[in-house]
Amino acid sequence: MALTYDADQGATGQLALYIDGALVDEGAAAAKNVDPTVYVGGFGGSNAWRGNLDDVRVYGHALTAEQIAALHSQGENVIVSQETTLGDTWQCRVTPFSASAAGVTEVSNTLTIQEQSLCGNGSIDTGEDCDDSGESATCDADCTFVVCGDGMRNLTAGEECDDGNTVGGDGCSATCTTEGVCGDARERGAAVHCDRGVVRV
Ligand SMILES: [Ca+2]
Ligand SMILES: [Ca+2]
Ligand SMILES: [Ca+2]
Repeated sequence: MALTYDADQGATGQLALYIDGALVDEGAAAAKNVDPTVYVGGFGGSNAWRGNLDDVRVYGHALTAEQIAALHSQGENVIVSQETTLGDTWQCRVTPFSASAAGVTEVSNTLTIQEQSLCGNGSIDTGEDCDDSGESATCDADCTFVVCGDGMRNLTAGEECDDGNTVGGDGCSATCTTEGVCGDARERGAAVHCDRGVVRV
């Protein structure tokens, strides 16, 4: 069971009640009580809860319906996308506690929420030179224009190779065609000719 109060929803705020991860009731409610006292399992010594309570949690923000459903069906180690905002930096900090002392806090690496790549959707989005839903004669699969020497081979555009430079004599020519290597019985290039490993200049 989960109960949320989101003060930013509607004119007064919104209460929502969930059972087994599903919304069962909701309604507008004004936040009137600023008393920080929290009662669990009863109210001022009366209205006692008849049953067992386990894994009681209080959050400092209203969870989304998606997060509550994920808590119910997938456990506590899933953060749904609705809980995140573009540019957020998330980090896990864990501090072990005993009845009398706190241990050392362990800190994970950070995770920054980034926009999903729109490269490949067929329309030119921010940061894209082009987008032809994949490799084409004028556009690479990474949504940049075809350039010989950019390290991305585009077979459709006629690049036999692309070794990230426009220097010849290293196996891939300045125009991104495959070069023979001395000793491989292929002869290419104007200045150096090879034949069975014997170089003639
Ligand atoms: Ca795109
Ligand atoms: Ca290229
Ligand atoms: Ca080269």
